[in-house]
Amino acid sequence: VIVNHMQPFSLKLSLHNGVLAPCNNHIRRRLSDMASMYADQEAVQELLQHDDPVLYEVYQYDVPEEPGQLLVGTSVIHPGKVGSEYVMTKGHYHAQRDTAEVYLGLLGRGHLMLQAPEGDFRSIPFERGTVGYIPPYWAHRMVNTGNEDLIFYVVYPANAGHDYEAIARRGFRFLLVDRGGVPTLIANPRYGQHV
Ligand code: M6P
Ligand code: ZN
Repeated sequence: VIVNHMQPFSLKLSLHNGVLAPCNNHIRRRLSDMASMYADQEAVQELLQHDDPVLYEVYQYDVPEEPGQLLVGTSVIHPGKVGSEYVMTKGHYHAQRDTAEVYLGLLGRGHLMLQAPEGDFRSIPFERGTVGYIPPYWAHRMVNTGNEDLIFYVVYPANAGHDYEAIARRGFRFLLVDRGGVPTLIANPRYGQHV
């Protein structure tokens, strides 16, 4: 008995610029969409006076958000810094906490930051060919530490959903900042302030 009438499909992923075609969900995240998430608020205000740059883009092919389905997409994080902090994604837990995700690095350099609800923290260097496994329950954020686009491919359960609230409020335990050209983890001064 056929219970699912969805048809097989294929997409074209450009290995040069990460564009997925066709794509029915193209997200552009600007600095103003996540201004409060960067540590250096003076640098944020300074940048916003001139421009509201697109920091990263997501190309996703949406399918029904039901158990058993998978979402595939690419993320393109543009290079740059806000103050000394590298450009990064907002970062999130999955609303459905017991769902995992896989990232595959295609271009550029970065770090995948992961954090468990109890505060356990990991940072995984990312480059072309790196496969990062994000287990269930871990919050995740990608940071572009290079000087070109960081492009990665992602697959995750379609019913996972995004929970941004905790990360928006406290951030991750560590920030990834440029110290003399070297990506360096430093304690996030805001992390301890809200419980
Ligand atoms: C990856 C996936 C997406 C996510 C995107 C941007 O492509 O994890 O689910 O939306 O990165 O990350 P965020 O939603 O945290 O801004
Ligand atoms: Zn996710």
